[in-house]
Amino acid sequence: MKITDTLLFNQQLTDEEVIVQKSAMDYCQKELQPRIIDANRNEAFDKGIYKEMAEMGFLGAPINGYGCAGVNYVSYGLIAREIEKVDSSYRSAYSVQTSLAMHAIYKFGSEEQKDFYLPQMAKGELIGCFGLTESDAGSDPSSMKTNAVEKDNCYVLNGSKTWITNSPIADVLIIWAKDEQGVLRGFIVDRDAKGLTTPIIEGKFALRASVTGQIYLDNVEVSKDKILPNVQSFRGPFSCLNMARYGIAWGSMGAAEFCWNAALEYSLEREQFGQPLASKQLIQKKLADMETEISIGLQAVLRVGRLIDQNEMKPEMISMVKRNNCQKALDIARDSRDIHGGNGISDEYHVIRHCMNLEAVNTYEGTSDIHGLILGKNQTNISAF
Ligand code: TGC
Ligand code: FAD
Repeated sequence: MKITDTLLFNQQLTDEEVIVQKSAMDYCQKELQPRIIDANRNEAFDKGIYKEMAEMGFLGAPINGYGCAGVNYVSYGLIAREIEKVDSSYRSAYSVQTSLAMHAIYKFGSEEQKDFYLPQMAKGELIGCFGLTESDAGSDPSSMKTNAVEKDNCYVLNGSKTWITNSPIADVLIIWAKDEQGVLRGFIVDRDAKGLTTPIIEGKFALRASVTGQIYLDNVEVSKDKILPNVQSFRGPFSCLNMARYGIAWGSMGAAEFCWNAALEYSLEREQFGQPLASKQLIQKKLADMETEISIGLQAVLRVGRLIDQNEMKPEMISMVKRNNCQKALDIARDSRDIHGGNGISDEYHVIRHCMNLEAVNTYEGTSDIHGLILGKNQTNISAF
């Protein structure tokens, strides 16, 4: 890459973090980058990627024990950044398995559930998904209708979820549903459960190399040992989302770095009016804005990562970096696409793919405006949702 590390970001990493970053970069550039154009064109996700990520120690990376690498949250973020330099779909695969499905079991599961599921998920033998959103409950999951009724030794689940990453290919589905008292509970639903169907959502123009689907639960019986015993509130899914949103804040900077580098290289090579585009003030201003926002965004996620590692994380920190970094990444991707002129809409140049992906990344795990409202509530103590 031609781009520079103006604020000497790399100096702030430990030796171990530098090693994690380098090995993630090597894997992503050698193994993922060459496949992405075809995968994106054909809306194809190769499940073998989970096995490869497992070999790299990515899956459940920040979890201690259960066959996981046990790295710190800065390293977890550095991995997300390298993956999303290639494509947000692959970072989604990493986030959902690690921070949504595995984290839910690790944080709120019984010892038996952790011993059974986590080692297999760390090896990429079981793929997870996280079912919170419903067709009438997106930004406001508290209005969900999916319910669980106690019956003998099991709970009976009814309802539906939509826009769920991995649902059509998942072996382990974390389902959030309200019990008869209206209390939110988490359930582990196995792929072979009777009454479970997971149709794919086709025709996405973002995250085309990620599988997204619905989940239908028609009198699905879940034995009582599959309920997550250690949480009975929306704190459950939101705690998992804190970690996944933090990963997105790093990942979006990775996508932005790719687009910045592409704009710099293209504008140096492309000549119009007898001179390289890079010699023009309007182009240099865009490049300066890209450099500035990425440098600041990386400092912010590094700071939040250090605070998570020191047990000082607050949800508003996560909202700030998820919201800001996604918005800045989207602006950078759009400017880079513009600098590429007509070539900017060709997938051979990759930038349009990042633009389209970042539209979805800006929306999922809490839209930009919802994170704005979380920050607003934190300042004013007034809920404006
Ligand atoms: P509220 O009344 O504020 O809180 C309810 C309970 O939750 C607790 N809580 C949190 N706990 C931990 N971390 C957080 N960030 C938390 N936020 C709230 C809170 O303490 C309370 O606990 P308790 O025990 O007292 O009951 O909740 P609310 O209903 O007013 O929520 C407001 C709002 C808007 C913030 C929330 O609904 C929200 O975040 N909405 C956005 C929805 C969202 O992000 N959905 C994501 C779906 S998953 C996804 O998109 C995956 S994409 C995967 C991929 O990468 O491919
Ligand atoms: P809505 O909530 O209907 O929002 C529409 C618009 O209204 C947005 O601009 C929003 O900011 C705005 N809005 C909403 N409420 C307010 C308000 N109070 N004030 C002002 N403006 C408001 N969910 C899962 O559970 N698991 C997954 O794995 C998952 N994967 C996903 C993968 C993809 C590719 C996508 C696109 C989504 C995924 N989601 C997943 C769902 C995602 O989290 C939701 O799409 C997101 O939370 C927004 O919900 P919504 O689409 O219903 O939009």
